[in-house]
Amino acid sequence: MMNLYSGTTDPFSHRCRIVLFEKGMDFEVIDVDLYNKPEDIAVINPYNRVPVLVDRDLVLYESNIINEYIDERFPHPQLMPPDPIMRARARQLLHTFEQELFSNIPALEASGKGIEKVRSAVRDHLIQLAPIFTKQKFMLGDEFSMLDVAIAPLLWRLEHYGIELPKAASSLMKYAERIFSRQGFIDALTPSEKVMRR
Ligand SMILES: N[C@@H](CCC(=O)N[C@@H](CS)C(=O)NCC(=O)O)C(=O)O
Repeated sequence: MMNLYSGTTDPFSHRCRIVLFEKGMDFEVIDVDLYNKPEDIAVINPYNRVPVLVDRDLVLYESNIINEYIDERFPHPQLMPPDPIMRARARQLLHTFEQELFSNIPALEASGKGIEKVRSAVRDHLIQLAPIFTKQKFMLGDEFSMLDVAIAPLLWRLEHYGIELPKAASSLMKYAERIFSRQGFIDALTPSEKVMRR
């Protein structure tokens, strides 16, 4: 059985929990208190961070790498596109999300000096994505994919991070609600995440 070491409020761990629940497979989530991190995390991940996936002898860290492994081990429903060109594009977009959006997570969580600049950088990038959802249901088309998994934890935390989107981005918020209503997404939420949105 796979074991996922997961932070109860951590957006990166949230991504891996979504994939595990979407696949409906057998796994165990081990809650890690980031304010009192057990020493074994540093032993299994040289960067001393969560999430970490342990599958027998295999130990993986980095949420997107973990998620691609789970997707390949349990291909139903497949979350990465089957076609190599589309898959390469999906990986490129995953990288863009890390660079433009998720690199801001530490600053959003610390909420210190300069936070407004960070909030508006994230807001601007999300506004740019909004037109996609006037034409299609999900990021890559009409099927839920790894791209939706990757961005969902940020969309869930917008209010929590003090980011308000303008009316012009309402298609993006409708898209977010489409993800939030999925059973896999609901089941993946921890009690601390459930209370992040009203
Ligand atoms: N790029 C990594 C980021 C993981 C990460 O930054 N995890 C943070 C939680 S947000 C962590 O474990 N930090 C260690 C700590 O707070 O002590 C991923 O995608 O998995």
